Amino acid sequence: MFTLPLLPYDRAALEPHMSGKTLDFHYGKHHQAYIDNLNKLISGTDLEKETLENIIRQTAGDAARSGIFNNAAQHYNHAFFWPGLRPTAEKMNPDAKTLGLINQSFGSLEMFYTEFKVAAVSLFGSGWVWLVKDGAALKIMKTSNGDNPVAHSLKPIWGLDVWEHSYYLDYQNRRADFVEAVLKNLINWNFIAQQL
Ligand code: MN3
Repeated sequence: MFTLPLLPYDRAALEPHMSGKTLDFHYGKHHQAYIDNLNKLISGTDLEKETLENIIRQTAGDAARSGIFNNAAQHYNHAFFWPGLRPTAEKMNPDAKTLGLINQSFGSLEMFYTEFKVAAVSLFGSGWVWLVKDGAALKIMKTSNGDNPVAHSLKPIWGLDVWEHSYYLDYQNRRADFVEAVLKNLINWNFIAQQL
């Protein structure tokens, strides 16, 4: 049985960049629904005792088990997404090691922001944009719907949900404004440093 992980901050802590109302729906309803669906789908099957990562790897690309994959991956993605954000009041910059990797991989922090934003805005439909570790370097990866780096044997370092439910209440169709606000105000660099 999977359960909704606790948020590491209040639901209103990301305002004004992400509202408490968005968290009520996105965390309280959407994320919870993925978990409820996953629990129902694996109940009584050989996947019931597996870790979330194993369920994702074992069902990736299996059309007959796409429902399990989608809900498992979306639970993973959201459980990774929430702690990757920091409260608005908590000012934070990348530490020296993280900044070094960013500079080496993208040229500068600003170039990383720009490349990430281009990827997020150009992703068609629903999906996620990720910072992943590929060998010694970092790179940006786009995935559709619930798909994620774990399904491709890559290590996620940070992820941004660009499904409409992630920003529509606060930004309507202005995905670029949402991405900009998150990149500049809500990235939890301490979380990123822990993944490296
Ligand atoms: Mn979502």
